[in-house]
Amino acid sequence: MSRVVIGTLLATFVAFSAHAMSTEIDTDGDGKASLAELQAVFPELSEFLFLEIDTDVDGFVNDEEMMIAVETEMLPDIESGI
Ligand SMILES: [Ca+2]
Ligand SMILES: [Ca+2]
Repeated sequence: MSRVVIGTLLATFVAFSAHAMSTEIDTDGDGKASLAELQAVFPELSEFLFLEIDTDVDGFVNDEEMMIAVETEMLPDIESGI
């Protein structure tokens, strides 16, 4: 996927969803989701999928990575039904 497409996707999502990382997921409040935090919400999430979502490979899923993961249906949008 090109940088332009990713930028467009991000702009769309920022407009849609101004909130920061869900406190449902980010239980320690550091603004990003670890594998353990994600697995607490999505028990079937594999480490392999986590690595797919963590595109900058810093070991955590940030807001942008989370939005992309939801958009690409790697993760369900847990907030849409609340
Ligand atoms: Ca966290
Ligand atoms: Ca990351």
